[in-house]
Order: sequence, then C-alpha cells, then structure tokens
Amino acid sequence: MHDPAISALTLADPDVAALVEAEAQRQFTKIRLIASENYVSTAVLEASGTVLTNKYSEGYPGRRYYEGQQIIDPLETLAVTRAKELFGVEHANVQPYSGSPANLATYLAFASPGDTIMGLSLPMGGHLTHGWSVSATGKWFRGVRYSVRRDTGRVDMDEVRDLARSERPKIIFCGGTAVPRTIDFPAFAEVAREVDAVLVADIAHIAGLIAGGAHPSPVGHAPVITTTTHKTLRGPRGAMIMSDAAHASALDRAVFPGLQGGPHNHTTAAIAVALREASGPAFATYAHQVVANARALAEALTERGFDLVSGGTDNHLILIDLTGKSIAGKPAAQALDRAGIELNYNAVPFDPRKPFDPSGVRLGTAAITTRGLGVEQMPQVADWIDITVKAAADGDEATIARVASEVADLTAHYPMPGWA
Ligand code: DSN
Repeated sequence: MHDPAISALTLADPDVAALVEAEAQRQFTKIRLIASENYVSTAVLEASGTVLTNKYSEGYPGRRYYEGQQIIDPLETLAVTRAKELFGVEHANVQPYSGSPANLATYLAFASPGDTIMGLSLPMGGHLTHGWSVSATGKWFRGVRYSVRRDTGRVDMDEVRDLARSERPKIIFCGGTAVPRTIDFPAFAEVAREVDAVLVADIAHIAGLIAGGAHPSPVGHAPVITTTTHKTLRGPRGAMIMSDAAHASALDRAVFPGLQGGPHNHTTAAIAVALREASGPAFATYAHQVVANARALAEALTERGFDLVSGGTDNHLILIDLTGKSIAGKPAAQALDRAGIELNYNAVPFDPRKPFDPSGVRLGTAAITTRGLGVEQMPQVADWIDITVKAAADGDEATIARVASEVADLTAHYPMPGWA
C-alpha cells in the first residue's frame, strides 16, 4: 500500500485513492528506466503533501504582496541557501513551476521576441524549449540549432562555434534531454564569450550527478543554470534557476512578475528537503552508482548487439538506435512496458522516421539505482530488454508475459519509498 497511508483520501474519494494505490503498485512492480524519472524519498513525499499548499506568496522573501509569510519566508530562504551551498552558486531562484517555465524565464530575462537564440536540435537530443519550432521559444524567437556529429554521436563543437560566429545568438543553451555524454561546459563558455551570448546550462537531467560529483559542474563556465528538481536530483516536480550575481535580478524579475504568480510553497519545502538529502555522502555514492549502472547496462546491451548512440554513456542515460533490430522505437517501448520495463521511444540523431514513430528508445538508471539495483543486475536487465525486443518483433506475447513475471519477481526484493 501507499506509504504514507492515504486513509483520509480513501474515505473521502475512493476513486482517486484507488488510482493512487494502483500507481504506487505499478511503480513498485516495474523496472522504471525512463531517464527523467526517479523515486523521491518518503521525506520529500511528506513535504510535498502539506498545508503549505494553502498559502499564496507572490514575491520573494521579505518582499511579498500578501500577508502571513512568517513561515514561508524562512522556508524559501532555506531552500535558496541549500541550493547555493550544494551547487556553489551566487544566486538561486526556487520558484519556477518546472523546467519549461525556468527556461522561458531566461528568454524573458536576456532576449526580446525575434532575437536569435541557439540550442541543440530536438532530434539530436535537445529540448523543446531550446528554440524548437513547435515551442513558443521557436515561434517567438529565431532558433538556430547545432547537431551531433554523424561519426561520433557527440555534440559538434566546431559547428557550435561556426554557427555562433555567423548567427550571433543572444542566448546559447547547452544540455538537453537525450545527451548520453559529458557536456563540455568550458568549450561552450569559450564560444559564448567570443560572441557575447549568455550561456545557459540546462542541467535538468544531470543535476543530481553534478551535486554528487559524478559529472563536471557548469559553475564558473555558465553564468545561468536551469534545472528541474525531479530527475537525477531526486526531488519533487519543480525547477530552479541558478546564476552568478550579475544575472540574478533579471532572472528573478522574469520568474515573478514576468511569468508566474504565487510559488508552490509545498514544492519549495520538498525541494529544500531534497537539496539537504543531496548534500550528504550517501547521495554522492548514489550519483556515482547511477553512472556505474548506466555504464554496465550500456556494456551489456552492446554485447547483445544493440547500437548505442555515441557508443555508450558517461552519465545516467542511454539512447538505443533500433534501426538494425527489425522493430521501431514505439512498438519496442510498448512491448517493453508490457514486459514490466518502462522507458520511452525517442528519436535518434539523423532519424529518418517521424518523431511520433522514431527509430530509438531512451533509458536511464536514476530510478533503478534508487531502488538498490547494482551493476550485477544490469546483464539481467539487458537480457530482458533483448528478449522482449526480439519477442515483440516476432509477435511472441507469451515470452513478453514471462519476462513481466520475472521482472515482478526481481522488483519485489527491492524496496521503494512510497510503498509498504
Ligand atoms: N520530459 C523531460 C524528459 O523526459 O527528458 C524533458 O522535459
């Protein structure tokens, strides 16, 4: 059952309670490999579900528009202080509702509609909000996009430099949603300096790895850093913007009153808790284990004939190109879900297929590492992926059902915060 118990909810609204229980059980039973997901601690869960949700707090500590901020002000200050200490930044804003609003705030702060901005192309691993055409950021700004190299699958820094010199963007984004390799923050910083652009490091995927010392930090290279708080950082659904002192007030004004109303104070509390958890030695061990698991899984998948974009991973994320496997990404992801292995279909660089039916799948090890799986379980996970992908191509549902039952047998031995 869900833990903490949801007894009042069960009494008041059995329909919603039943769905919450079912989701908790689903999360317990599956091997969750969606690269942007995790399991938060029970403490983070508790902080998210508190009376703090009742309070409006437009403004910033000491400068609010509504009365009654005696508790919220020190709470938000605590979250900000913890973010600054953990990441070693001069300024932090913990109010963005999520990653997209956080990124949008950087546009409002440092560019005007019609200005040129630059980011990694979405099909190459970038994010919608880095100027992709269907996003407001690509409609209201002139998005120019860099790619990864065809031969290495890694960001093409020559192209980044050439494009920046010819297009003179106001903002350059580095980072993305399907980037399996270390982001070269110093190289991006050099380019941004040369063309006088604001470098924004979107570290949403790798924030926890950076906090735990398992990925280089952008601090000192990117003056502005955006992140969600719920991926490898293992906090609640939310976001933060961090910066040097020079960019702080423009960013604060962009978040409020530029884009948002009242901050979600229950989320602020949960972010504060997650930041405290991420500052301890156990979290550093976790972050390094996430990377070790991803490397072991990448190796085991390669041994089984899978083609990994860039040939492997430096972080938590693996991108598989299924072109050689007689099955596309979407049916493979759906079959894996039926087998109890949850991931998402994803475009691969230079994908000839359409985004809603692409050639790849994306996976990550943040959540399974929280459950306690280690490198010794990765060959088994790779085996199940291999067996299921083959079974899906052959229409062999019996084998997929057998894998689902084996997966449930394994996950039953690994506790999950939120389920007892
Ligand atoms: N949806 C997130 C991800 O899965 O990477 C990015 O916004």
